[in-house]
Amino acid sequence: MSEVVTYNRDGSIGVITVNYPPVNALSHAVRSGLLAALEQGEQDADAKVLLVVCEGRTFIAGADIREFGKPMQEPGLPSVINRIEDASKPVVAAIHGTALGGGLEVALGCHYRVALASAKVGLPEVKLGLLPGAGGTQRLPRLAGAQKALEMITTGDFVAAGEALALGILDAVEDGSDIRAVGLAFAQQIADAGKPVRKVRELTDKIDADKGSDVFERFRAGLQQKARGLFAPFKCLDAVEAAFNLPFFDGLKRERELFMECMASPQRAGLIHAFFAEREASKVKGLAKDTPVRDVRSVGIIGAGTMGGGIAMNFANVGIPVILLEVKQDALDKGLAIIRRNYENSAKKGKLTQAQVEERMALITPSLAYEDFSQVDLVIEAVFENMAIKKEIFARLDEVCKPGAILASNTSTLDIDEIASATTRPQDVVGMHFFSPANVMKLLENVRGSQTSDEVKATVMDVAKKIRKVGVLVGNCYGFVGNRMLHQRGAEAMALVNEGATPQQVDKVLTDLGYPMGQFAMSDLAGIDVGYRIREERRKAGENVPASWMDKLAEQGRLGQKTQAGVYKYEEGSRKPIPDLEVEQLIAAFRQEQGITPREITDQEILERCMYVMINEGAKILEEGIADRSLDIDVVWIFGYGFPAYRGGPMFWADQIGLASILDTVKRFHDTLGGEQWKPAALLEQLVREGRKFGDL
Ligand code: T1G
Repeated sequence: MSEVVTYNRDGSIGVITVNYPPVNALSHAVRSGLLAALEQGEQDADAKVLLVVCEGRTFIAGADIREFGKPMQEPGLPSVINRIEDASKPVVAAIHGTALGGGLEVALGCHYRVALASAKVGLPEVKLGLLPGAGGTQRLPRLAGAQKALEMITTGDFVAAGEALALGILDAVEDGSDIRAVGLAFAQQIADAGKPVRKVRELTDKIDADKGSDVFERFRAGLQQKARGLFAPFKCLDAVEAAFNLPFFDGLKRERELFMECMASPQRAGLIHAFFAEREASKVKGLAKDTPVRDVRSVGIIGAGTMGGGIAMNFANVGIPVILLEVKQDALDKGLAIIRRNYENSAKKGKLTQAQVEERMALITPSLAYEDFSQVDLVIEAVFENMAIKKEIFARLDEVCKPGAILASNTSTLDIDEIASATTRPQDVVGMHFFSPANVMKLLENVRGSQTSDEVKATVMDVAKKIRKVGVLVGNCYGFVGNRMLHQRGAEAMALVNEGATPQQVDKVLTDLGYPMGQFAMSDLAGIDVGYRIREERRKAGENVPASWMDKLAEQGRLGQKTQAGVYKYEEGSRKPIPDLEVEQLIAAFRQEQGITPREITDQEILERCMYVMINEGAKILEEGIADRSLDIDVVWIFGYGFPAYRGGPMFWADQIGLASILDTVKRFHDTLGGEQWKPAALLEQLVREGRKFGDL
């Protein structure tokens, strides 16, 4: 008998129990165990109905992703599910937690499904670059119809138990938390009623209703927009469509063919890397698992501007009270008004009830006095990127805050150690770099100072989880990980325009790679003045920062979307960037002034210069220990800058391209363009010499 799947009888119900932490994934042991337990149940003459139930936090959450890429061991999941469906007696699935992917497919192979009201179901394979490969694309439409099946399978979104019941995916939903008791009671009802074996594969009414409808071409057209550049969603659609054109077992075969196409796609490799990288990043290398974590029950935030307000919302959203401090009442009122407007907008979209809006607003207490911070557990400073101002603030916080309070800065580039030097508690000082808009972007780049204690590092990583962010712990340098690489990409993008490219040509190369927006559209969103101020600060600090045509935009008040003109122009109320002849003339004048003769620049050169300079910088970041692993850099870029998850992150993408060819190109640019940024990273040269990848580190 398998130790991960057991069989026992409870009255006239044969209970098949899966117990394979953490999420009962369908490993080889679970698949074999299910078959063995099913055999036992069929041979048990006193078992009238069989029940599949799971121990732990959830019903089966899918195939065991850790087995992907390894040779598949029989029994394969499709055959296990078909065997369940062919059982000689009714099989009931009792669902709690999240029945996902292969887990839901197992439930669909059962003859009846009951769930706790708190449960959710879903087929999220598309988020891994796959499709439901064990009958989900053929059975779900037979219960829920074409439209809903297409929505669930091409988005991977979960569906709550109540909705799943209404759709016909579930047969019953019960309150309570004891899934075993709920499952046994429901199975007993099936037994008492003498309900028959009811195979989903034999249900035809939903197939007949949608056969020949135009739902597939309508959906395909919609996907062209929503799933631009993606591979799996279109294969999902083809698989579901097969359920309406082919007999069941031919449909299964078609599903398998399409599944194998997805399995072979580089997008599947990228998305699965991103899935695990996101989870691995939360486990800080070198930090003991049992490092104590401080309780953060109240938070102080300094600065009620765009960032401070957005940061405050993250804590209010999870019920943590916030004191929001400003120096002037009108700034405070303005900041609170923006927070309320954001919540009201969510309420208008039905994402929040009005009561929830009020609950969250009540958790944010305005203040004009530092003394109000005397009892908070964590303070996050979110004011101007000006070191002098930040040091004044941290000196004041050091006086006011209780011992053990963590003092964090939301700075996006400045030196955490220098900020900490303004206090008597450098061990409690840390960077918590949120990404704009702070209440939306998932990344939280936590920055350790040289004296930040392990407890503080563990605590800010725990806070990231609590406020539903993806936390990455990085080292302290100019720009940390994300902005340090972004700075290099930005400098190359500007240089490419100096040399003859147009801003829209550069941006298109980046959006074609899969970024949600290009370098210059992003500058217009963030504000041209942000980059301008940083360049001016660095010039004031004596750095040689070359003049740029973007400085001229800032000096002319073309600050981006907020002034409806920046690198691009914007129509009233629109965020759509429109190339502006005025800017092209400004760039031409700048080239003349600089004595530059513009030249034709290929898209390939733009791609290599924008991306390889980032990869070279990423290699230097790894060499210096600013990032512990290449997956940390991948996570920063996927969740902080929209790097396409289906390419796995910049370092994973570089590994797929091949580091040798990247190094050759970096060397060529170093010879032709010069500059520190093109000096090949020693680590890149070492990996190429040793035939290794970033992912091997
Ligand atoms: N396989 C292996 N490990 C998994 C796993 C899986 N499917 N899902 C989660 N884990 C691990 C995860 O790595 C972490 O490990 C721990 O469980 C807790 O996860 C044939 C082909 C279930 C909603 O895509 O969405 O079925 O870090 O931190 O936030 O058609 O995990 O503790 O060592 O995410 O509470 C389809 C993916 C697979 C579901 C729980 N299924 N998982 O979220 O915990 S493909 C999925 C999730 C498939 C079939 C196809 C979430 C969760 P560690 P966690 P959580």
